[in-house]
Amino acid sequence: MHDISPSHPRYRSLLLRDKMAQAYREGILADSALIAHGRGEAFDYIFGEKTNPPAIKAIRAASATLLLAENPVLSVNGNTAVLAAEDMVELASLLPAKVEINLFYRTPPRVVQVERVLKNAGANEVLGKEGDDFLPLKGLEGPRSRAHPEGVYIADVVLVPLEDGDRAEALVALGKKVITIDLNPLSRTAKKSSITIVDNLVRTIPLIINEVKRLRECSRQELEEIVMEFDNDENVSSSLELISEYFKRDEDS
Ligand code: PTJ
Repeated sequence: MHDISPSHPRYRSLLLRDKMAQAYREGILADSALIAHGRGEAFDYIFGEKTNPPAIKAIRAASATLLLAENPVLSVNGNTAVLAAEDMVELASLLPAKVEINLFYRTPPRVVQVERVLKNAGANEVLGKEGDDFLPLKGLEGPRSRAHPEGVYIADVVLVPLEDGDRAEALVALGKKVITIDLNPLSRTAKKSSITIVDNLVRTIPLIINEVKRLRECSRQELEEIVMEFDNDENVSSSLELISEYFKRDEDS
């Protein structure tokens, strides 16, 4: 670990960067995970490293959707496990929802490592492990197509932080509601998902937990109204506008 002073203006971001680098050295993350994280950092910087109004709207719709779900599943990859394992496990037990490992760069040792991180964070049951049954998801090839028969395969709602566009698209094509968290509103994932939260995963999951706690007092009808009022295309466009405002502000100053 590097010695980072808490007075550094980007202290939290630098701590996360260190955490990611350490997890890569331990073999939890693929090398590309660091590149993906860097891309996320760049967008987060533009968004002011804060949760903006479009993300708050999407978090509300996502929380209502998770509460309405019959078989919600939280899909976990390497980056998610390293950055938010404890929060994901807390959300899973609150709903309740299943937790399933799905790796883009799947190798047996990495699956074991991600499982270990989730278990250390308090997860009772983890699906998608090495040796677990799986069924291939239509429209996908390779390890990303793996779906546990009692998890993603039968899920009606899947939360997939930092997903790749193909998988998000295939899950939607299979009739599932896909909630994604992606700091890049230009990504195919952001455009193809049912609900896109353009925010940093580390801020989003605790906010979903709070919102779920608040909304669970609501009736099904009230939750359905929240979901119906939400328009993902419009909301992703609002995040894109925030980016152009950022550059306009910079030009004017
Ligand atoms: O652990 P694996 O093998 O499943 O691999 C996971 C990664 C993330 C490496 C893999 O899925 C990948 O290469 O993803 P992409 O296609 O680079 O997409 C990652 C997206 O997540 C990018 O659009 C980033 O902007 C975004 N992102 C990165 N960090 C964060 C983030 N979004 C929200 N919160 C973050 N902390």
